[in-house]
Amino acid sequence: MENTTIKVGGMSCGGCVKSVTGVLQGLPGVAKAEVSLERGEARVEFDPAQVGLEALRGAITDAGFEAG
Ligand SMILES: [Cu+2]
Repeated sequence: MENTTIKVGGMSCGGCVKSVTGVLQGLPGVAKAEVSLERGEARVEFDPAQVGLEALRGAITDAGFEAG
């Protein structure tokens, strides 16, 4: 497993946090996703053999947020 922190822009409430958490956890290979509204970031634990950073960022942008 690998850990990464991705900046997430555009979140304004707990519903946004739930959305981002949900799309990340829905990706095969993601073991854990912790999203913080205060810090504007997502901490993701993932299996690099199954999912990459581009897919993680893509899931965030597809959900309507910005991924840094
Ligand atoms: Cu919201």
